[in-house]
Amino acid sequence: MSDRGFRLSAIEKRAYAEDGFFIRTGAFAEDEVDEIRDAVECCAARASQAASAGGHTYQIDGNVYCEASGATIQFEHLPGSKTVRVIEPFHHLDERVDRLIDDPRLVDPMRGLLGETEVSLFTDKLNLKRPGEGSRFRWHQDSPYWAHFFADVERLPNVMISIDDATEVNGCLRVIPGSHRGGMLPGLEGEGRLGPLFTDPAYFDESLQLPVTLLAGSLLFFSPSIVHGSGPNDSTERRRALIFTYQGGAGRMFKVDAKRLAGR
Ligand SMILES: O=C(O)CCC(=O)C(=O)O
Repeated sequence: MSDRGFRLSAIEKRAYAEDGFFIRTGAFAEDEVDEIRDAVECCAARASQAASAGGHTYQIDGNVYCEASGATIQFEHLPGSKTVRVIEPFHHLDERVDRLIDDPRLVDPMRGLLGETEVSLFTDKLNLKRPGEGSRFRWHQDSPYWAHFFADVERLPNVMISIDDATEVNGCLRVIPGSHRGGMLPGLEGEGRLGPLFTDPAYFDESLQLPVTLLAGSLLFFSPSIVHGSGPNDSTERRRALIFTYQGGAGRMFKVDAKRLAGR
């Protein structure tokens, strides 16, 4: 099927190939965004309860994680914080989020990017940045996280749904346009266990960074190899975003031993 059939414009296709990302503004209406906000807060509450009730808690480089309720729950980096920062995966925690995986506004462009009619979920993350507390995310590519698991990591496109206005003050995503074209770049040495997952700034030009400010309800499609990160939330507003990563065909999910076809 042609890209047109998948409703991916030539401009979007070129932007994804050359810059490593493109944006669709206003994909979700205000009432839909409200519903997603409600759904993700239910996921966060469920994850918090599950972590408090038990689960396997551990630390890596001082960051606290808990495996509970079928998810990896990462807490804010302040010592003793019980604030959830990231949940992966989280789609199984609320059926409204699970339904989003099939939404044609996500799935059709993914079919276009992957050039396949059949696509499935690879992984999904809920990124919560609470006012004043939400921490930064250092420069990284997604591909090194997945390379040990998936042979063709370039074929794992991401889509982020922004459910709050994402601004420079509340820690919007930042990207280095075109950085995906260099493939997987070296990570940091001597910076703990997580260091190799953060991209060494010697291998990209930090001055090219672009803040991806987004209105709530907008979508950002981005390559798994684009160098990206984000600053802390220094505002009084929340900055919440959902990220879904798709794969061609019917593959196993990253953290779940099951398949989740999309757009059935
Ligand atoms: O939401 C953020 O601030 C960063 C998210 C991110 O880079 C990721 O999940 O890979």
